[in-house]
Amino acid sequence: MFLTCVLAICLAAVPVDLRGRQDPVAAPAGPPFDQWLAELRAEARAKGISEATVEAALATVDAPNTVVVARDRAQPERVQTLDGYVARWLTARTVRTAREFAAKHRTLLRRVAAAYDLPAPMLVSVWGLESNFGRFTGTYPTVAALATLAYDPRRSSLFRRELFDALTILDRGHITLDEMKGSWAGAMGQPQFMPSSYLRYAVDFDKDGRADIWTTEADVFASIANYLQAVGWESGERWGREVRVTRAVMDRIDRDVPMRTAGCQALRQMTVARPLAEWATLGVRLTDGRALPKAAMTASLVRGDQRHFLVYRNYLTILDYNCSHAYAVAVGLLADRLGP
Ligand SMILES: [Ca+2]
Repeated sequence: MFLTCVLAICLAAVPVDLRGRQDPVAAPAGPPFDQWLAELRAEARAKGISEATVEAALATVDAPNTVVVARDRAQPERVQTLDGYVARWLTARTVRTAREFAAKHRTLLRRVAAAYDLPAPMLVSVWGLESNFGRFTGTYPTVAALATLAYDPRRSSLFRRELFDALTILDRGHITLDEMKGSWAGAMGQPQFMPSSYLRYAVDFDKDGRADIWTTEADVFASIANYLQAVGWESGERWGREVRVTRAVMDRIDRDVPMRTAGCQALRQMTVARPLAEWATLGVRLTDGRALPKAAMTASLVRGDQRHFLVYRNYLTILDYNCSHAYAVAVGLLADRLGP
């Protein structure tokens, strides 16, 4: 399980805006935990979350979770290169496992894919990266993990919002307190949604009254699909493809094509979008040496150490889900291996 975590979860579990660099200067100490918790309780009630939910949920939290704090501090050490991450994830075994899970849920995946107008292999691939096809969703109690990170002054306002969202989910009865578990950083269930993403995108596809992203596959697949569609997935378009870029061509690209300057870190580590024809003129080719397709699309270049990718606008929806090139390329390549 730990190895799985290294390959699939640790990178994927935390949206990149939550993956702050470790601040070398210790932040000033806040109020004692008990006092902080009392203020949090009052604010939760003021936000309209029921007293019963607030009391039950926060009764499980009597001190910051030291394991969560240690994991948070260790984050920056585990950054892997794009090529290394993809090579470790996209093995024959992963592809075989993905095919088995796709076959097992074929009918349901077809229904969800049709309802949201995006390819079933993309759903399977995101599901695989996020929770190893639902088999590793994390064992940390979400409320306690988020309370710990909200108490920690480094990114307290962000995690405080997520904590209130988690309490709202409990208050609406989608999941019990005991079942609300996920990663140490608060990403929940098989799609590894943060509570704010849950409130925005989780779907009750089987219509039993609960959007259950922990154990109901219909809700899991539909929630992933709803997320990607909501952030702009264009049906009928690819995510991108691997391309061949020689050293001379890369020099030309460095000179002529600027990098993006806005957005999360991965977005700033890719070029602006240019027409495919322009990439062809610069000398970019398919990996087998053939010319790029002549389509009226724009693409951006994502560079690995050895492997490079031209990516289309659908790639940005995968980055929105999890802003990491290693993640997004691994999702795209696995989906390709699963077929159209
Ligand atoms: Ca449901």
